[in-house]
Amino acid sequence: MHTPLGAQLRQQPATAPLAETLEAIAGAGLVLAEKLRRARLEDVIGEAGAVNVQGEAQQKLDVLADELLLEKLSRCSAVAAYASEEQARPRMLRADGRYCVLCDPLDGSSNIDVAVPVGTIFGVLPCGKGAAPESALLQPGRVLLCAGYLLYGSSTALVLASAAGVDLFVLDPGRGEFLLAQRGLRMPAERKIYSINEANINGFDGGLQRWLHFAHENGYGARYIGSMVADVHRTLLRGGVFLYPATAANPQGKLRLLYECNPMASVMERAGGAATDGAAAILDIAPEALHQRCPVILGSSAEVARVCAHLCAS
Ligand code: P6P
Repeated sequence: MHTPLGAQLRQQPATAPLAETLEAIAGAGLVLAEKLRRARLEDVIGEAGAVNVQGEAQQKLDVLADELLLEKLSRCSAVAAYASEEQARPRMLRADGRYCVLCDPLDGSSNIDVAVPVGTIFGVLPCGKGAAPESALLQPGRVLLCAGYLLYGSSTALVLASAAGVDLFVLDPGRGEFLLAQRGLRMPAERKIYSINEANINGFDGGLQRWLHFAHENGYGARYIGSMVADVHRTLLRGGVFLYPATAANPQGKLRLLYECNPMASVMERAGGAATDGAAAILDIAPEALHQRCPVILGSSAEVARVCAHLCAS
């Protein structure tokens, strides 16, 4: 018997307001999963005609996903603020809220037109009573109350990391709800799989180039989907290491700290893995700006350590 998400959330010490917030995110994911399946049929593929704060062309579904999450979270009594990749500034929802929610509403959306798996990444931060949500959003990822992602792939998965551990839920389309598929996920300590865009190799740090050579010489397999949620999900379940390091085009890395790297780092660490920017644990980085980027190396603890050993040796 697979426990429904709602029932599972109420078994954990998570308070009812936190359960309500997570169910709102799951509810948005439910709608989005169906929208993605029918995207080509309903002509919601393609660019929306605007660019986001990053200067990236917004896909129609980026805007739809963002609006959907904002609408669902606006109805949650505990959510003080919502910040996302698609919003230049945070949306303040209520002064007496307890949580700030950070989202990448639809990561990998440039892949939708070729039916590559995409995802929603989320993190829930505590927002002390009376605290200014703007400052509450710029907290290190270490204080995330929970974090995770939805993966819209061959099945629709929801991975939730909290103090209780990392749980995997899978959407039962017939019932229209997420059911618990695996509790307490633990990552393999090592696995010879690496996931990186090798087209950027000429811009990699010398130590990273030497680690890549080590991987080539020591029987590693390469897997790169180009959609962070899909690459991270495989890394979580099978082990290995995913990297988006500093490159010539992206000297600070491409992925954003607050709503991509921090939630994924929280999932990794709570499952026994590791996540670093090459110098420090991602979760200990003190954010300075909402949309700042950072290099990311995450996955099995021994594999992350091997990359860092080569970086330190350079
Ligand atoms: P590249 C998708 O566009 C994304 O934001 C992440 O999902 C993914 O990990 C990364 O960019 C891929 O970037 O430069 O390898 O195409």
